[in-house]
Amino acid sequence: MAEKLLLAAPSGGKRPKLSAAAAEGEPGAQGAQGGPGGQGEPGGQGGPGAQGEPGGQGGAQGGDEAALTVGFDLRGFRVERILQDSARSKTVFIHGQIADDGAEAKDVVIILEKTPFQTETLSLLLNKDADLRLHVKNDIYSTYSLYPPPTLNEIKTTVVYPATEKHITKYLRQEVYLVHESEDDYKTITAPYLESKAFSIQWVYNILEKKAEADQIVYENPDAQNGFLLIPDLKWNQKQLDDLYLVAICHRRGIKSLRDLTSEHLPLLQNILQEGQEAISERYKVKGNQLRIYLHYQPSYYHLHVHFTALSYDAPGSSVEHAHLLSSVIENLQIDPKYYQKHTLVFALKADNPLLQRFKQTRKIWTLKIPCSEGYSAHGVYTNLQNTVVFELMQN
Ligand code: M7G
Repeated sequence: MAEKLLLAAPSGGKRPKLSAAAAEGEPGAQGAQGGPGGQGEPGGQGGPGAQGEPGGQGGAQGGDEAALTVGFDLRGFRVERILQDSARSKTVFIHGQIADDGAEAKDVVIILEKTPFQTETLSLLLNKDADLRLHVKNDIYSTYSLYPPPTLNEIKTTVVYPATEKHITKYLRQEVYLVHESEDDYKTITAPYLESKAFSIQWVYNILEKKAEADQIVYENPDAQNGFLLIPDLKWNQKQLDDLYLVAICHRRGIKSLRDLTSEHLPLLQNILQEGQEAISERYKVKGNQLRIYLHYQPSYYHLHVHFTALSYDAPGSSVEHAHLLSSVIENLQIDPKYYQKHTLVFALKADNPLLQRFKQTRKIWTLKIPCSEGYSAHGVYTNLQNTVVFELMQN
């Protein structure tokens, strides 16, 4: 339940357009399990499976006023299919098409998500004028449908338009598989794949260069090497603290992910941890020990960033095969400066993720020294996906 109404919702309401919440890229929305790994939850996944997003995002959103004037026109929209939905998180991912005045129809992904209740508005929901319609009554128990006024019935809506095929598959519900990525796997499989296939990070540069969301910045340490910028995540509507979600984006370019981190980056990571907590405590009155602060591996976007979510919120992408606590990352790097280069990292990938296919195709073969009849040798074939070893007895 919300403790505090943080921002007033835009007050307009006559326009037939939606405010442009997500001009570009990964809408995140609920349950997004990003990275090449992502998994199941609503929100699907992105990561190296995806590529070639439409470029940057045009300009900053200048507060409520701008949010009301920058719109998204749903005329000509039609549903193609439901990519996934979740009764639990009350979210649906829709693949649709929009035909613009006779032009060729373009793909769009729209994510609809029911938002948490706000304590402040409960009295507007439950009062003598409430439209309560009875379902069942038995003794002291009864159930109803409550029809709230439209302003209390908000559905958070995220739009990716035009959406690429990869956006569509990102949100499509699929089987997920665990991948164990060794140091060698990263160099030979993942890194080359990312070079060509990662999602555009234009939206990140727009934020860092204050071309987008500049009015949203909660905190900035401007240092080019060890500084960062803290901003509400696209997944959070900022109206209640229950699902608080911010993201810290480092100024320094070229640090792709957890895999690139060495002890050289400790000052940056410590700044993010320390100053990020302080800024959130000051702005939202949420203390550091009530925050989950972590990095995704794999992420969807390969520019180093850190997630800050409310500890009590079951945030998408906070599962053990996806999230790495920043405090543990710092400690691991203090113990071993090359920890994240050397260690096997485990993550999940969706069935149709091309990176998963690459891992499947790359089989490791070695000769095992086991006793054989003279003139024979045994070879073992190891696939790091199925964790099986197949022996082959060969004549020399
Ligand atoms: P990630 O681990 O790379 O991807 O995190 P994933 O969590 O989606 O798998 C990127 C984070 O940035 C996610 O939490 C996104 O919701 C968030 N995000 C993505 N975009 C495109 C934007 C944006 O334009 N603005 C903001 N504020 N956050 C974004």
